[in-house]
Amino acid sequence: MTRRIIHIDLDAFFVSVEQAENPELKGKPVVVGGRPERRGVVASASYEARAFGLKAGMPLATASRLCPRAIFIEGSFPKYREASKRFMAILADFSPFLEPAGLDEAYLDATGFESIYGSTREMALKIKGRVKEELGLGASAGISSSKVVAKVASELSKPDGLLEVAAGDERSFLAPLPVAKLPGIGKKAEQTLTGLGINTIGELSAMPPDTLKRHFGASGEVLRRFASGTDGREVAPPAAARSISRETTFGKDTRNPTLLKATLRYLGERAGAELRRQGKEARCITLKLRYDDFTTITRSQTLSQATDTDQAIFDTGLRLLKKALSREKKAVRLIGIGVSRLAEPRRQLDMLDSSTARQEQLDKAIDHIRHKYGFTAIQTGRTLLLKDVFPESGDGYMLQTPGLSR
Ligand code: TTP
Ligand code: MG
Repeated sequence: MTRRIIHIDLDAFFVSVEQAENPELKGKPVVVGGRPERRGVVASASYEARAFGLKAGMPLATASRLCPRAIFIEGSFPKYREASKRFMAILADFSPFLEPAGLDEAYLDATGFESIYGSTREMALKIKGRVKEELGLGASAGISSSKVVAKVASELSKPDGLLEVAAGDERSFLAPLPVAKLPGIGKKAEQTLTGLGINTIGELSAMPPDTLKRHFGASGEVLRRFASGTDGREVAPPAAARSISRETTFGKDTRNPTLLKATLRYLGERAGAELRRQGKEARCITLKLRYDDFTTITRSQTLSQATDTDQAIFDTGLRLLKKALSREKKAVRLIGIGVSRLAEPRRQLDMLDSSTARQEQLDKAIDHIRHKYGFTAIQTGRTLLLKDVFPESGDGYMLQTPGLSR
């Protein structure tokens, strides 16, 4: 029996949440990402704004030049996270085979559900209806026998769309589309393919495997299979997060070590708080820097022992930062810190040395206060100066990242 997979993705998600809350914004060019005079990029643009060429990732200043009457909204990540949770809860009512693929998109395996809803199409319509009714949000759905084709179909049907690709039609459906529409093809792969004279997904599917392998390594074979509409990947419930990171762009490029350290400390505390919330420890700390010319570096250090303390995250981050700054004289545009190689803690208490134990107790007390009164209710000395640098969001500083102030 061929599978029936639904891919569903909310339309202009961040913007739609704002429009549902404030109906005056409906039908207008709206951008979430920040004020145009602030640095940063468009996170989400309404379809009215897209008509002017606005899109995610575009600098806010460019967006405002292309569409001067667009309404710019700062946005609030906790609000979108809440909407995402409610969206996923609705989907979970329809199928237990649910795989969230981001805040606003998910795959559902609907094989065999035809008898309940009449057809997969009816099921997708019902889902869209409930999302509209309960959250006030528009969604688009693609239905096919595989994840990759379902995703291309939902994307193509936007906004407020529904597109079903019948079993057997997968290949002919994909064939005429430009290669950039295929999941897995980024800007670079697209350029490589254009250079080889390959413009459509159909042409990609007909490429000799050897040529693909030469240009894309092992992923060449995956691309060829996707391009032919073949994708055996199961709809799988989410695995636990493999890393946690926080980053921000500065209002002005900087080489000020005090500011860089303070920001690193703050971002490390945010990542650390999330790590502890998940009850995990990390073995690897990564620093990320983007310089004023947009070159980006990451530097990682593996720890001899897993940790979840703010101090250990910061100490390691700081070592990496000092090394990076001594090697590169350019000003810093963005700084980030991440923790990875996550594991459940399994040390025994008596193996802790007393300074680590003190750090852990301190973090626990701080987490408790922050949970109750907000993230900036208690601040470590080093980060105090940030109140003059970053705006407050109600629960901590507003970070300039695509993910806002998570
Ligand atoms: P998308 O689903 O890619 O975009 P969208 O929902 O705004 O628009 P549509 O699906 O109709 O094309 O991403 C979902 C949300 O993720 C988006 O509303 C905002 C956020 N996001 C960013 O913050 N930065 C980005 O670069 C992108 C692409 C999305
Ligand atoms: Mg979306």
